[in-house]
Amino acid sequence: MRRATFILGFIMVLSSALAAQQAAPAREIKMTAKKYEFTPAEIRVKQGERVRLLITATDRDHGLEIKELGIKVRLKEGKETPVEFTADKPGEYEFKCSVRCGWRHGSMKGKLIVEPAGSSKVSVPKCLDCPQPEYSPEARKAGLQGTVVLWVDLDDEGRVRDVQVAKGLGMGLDEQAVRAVQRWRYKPAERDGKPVPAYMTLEVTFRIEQDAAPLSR
Ligand SMILES: [Cu+2]
Repeated sequence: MRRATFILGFIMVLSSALAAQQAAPAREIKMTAKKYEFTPAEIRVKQGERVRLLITATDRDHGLEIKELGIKVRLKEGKETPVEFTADKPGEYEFKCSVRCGWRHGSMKGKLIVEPAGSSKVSVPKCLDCPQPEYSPEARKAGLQGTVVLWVDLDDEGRVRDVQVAKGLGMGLDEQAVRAVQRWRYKPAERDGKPVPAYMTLEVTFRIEQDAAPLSR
């Protein structure tokens, strides 16, 4: 007698951090510029975070320059100027006034600190209710075995939003794997204790075992 079994393996959770970031709007930070200071003079952001500075020059025109990020804008007096960027590299960057505004213009500076994003890790989603896929009759008959690789998109409640076949086997096994996984429920991935959407690669291995126990002896 032949028995069909299957084995599951996670490869990894790919980019839940990214997905969560893309969904988030830019973080807004209000600033003012006047002779000869920026307020705040120190800004802290997370690596990869979309940032939108809203800067108002209060006493005359000033400028904002962050060389490493290729930013150089004029700040018109009394007008709020938006400066949007994503800081991809952690580190400390100096920003300074780029418009000559007086004898101490050269001292009008501040610091942008980009903290590494790696400090908060994303946990792997755990399967709560994951019934096995069934062998398709054709594949069973043909003795087809192997691994179907799936891309699985989970929402922040652990529900399967989408399943795509990354590497298929054919003979109906891909459809069987997708059909099964679509019904699965997960404990969602978490970042800093908060549930987040996750995107992961999943391996479903179909294997036919020769059952060792004979029915009659
Ligand atoms: Cu200046």
